[in-house]
Amino acid sequence: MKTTPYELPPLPYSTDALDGFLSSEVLELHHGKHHAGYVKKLNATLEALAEARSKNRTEELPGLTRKLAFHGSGHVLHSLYWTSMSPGGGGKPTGELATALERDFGGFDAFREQFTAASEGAEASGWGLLVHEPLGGRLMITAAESHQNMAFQGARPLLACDVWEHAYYLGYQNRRADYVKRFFDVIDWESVAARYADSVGSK
Ligand code: MN3
Repeated sequence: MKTTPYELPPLPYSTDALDGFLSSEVLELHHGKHHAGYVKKLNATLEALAEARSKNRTEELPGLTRKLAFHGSGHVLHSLYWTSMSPGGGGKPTGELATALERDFGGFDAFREQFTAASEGAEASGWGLLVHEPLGGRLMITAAESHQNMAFQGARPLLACDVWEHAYYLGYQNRRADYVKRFFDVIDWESVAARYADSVGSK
């Protein structure tokens, strides 16, 4: 029996749907080249691991294990990034997610301030993330460096802001702060709330 390869999920909207925030050129390159590249390399890494196992080439395992974390986390976070945004997004969350943001950050504005600072300040290439940590039953903000570093293990990402230069440079040049600020205009809070409810329900 063989597991099926990972696949590039389609964008949940057309490439010009976020015009004004990100151009179709940015979305086409980011989704069709960058994200697709992570999926391809994730599958290639899994194949290389299977090959190394079957031929007892144990010396290859540490390097491949690193690649697995990088490309796999890249795929997971990009999949989350696309569904973190919507052309009808923006505003503020309601319901249980709003209550949880109040409980764990002291309100939406305080959450936004910390999320913005974490995203703007992620070193080099990285991500700003809102995560649900099921062991303590709370929301936290983390900043991933690269894709896989600085993870709070076991915490489930609910909202992801890509701050690699390829995410914003064509539209914002070096103005990462402007891009992060405007990211809030397109956040799909319904989709974030659904992931939160799912994570709370499945702990
Ligand atoms: Mn990216």
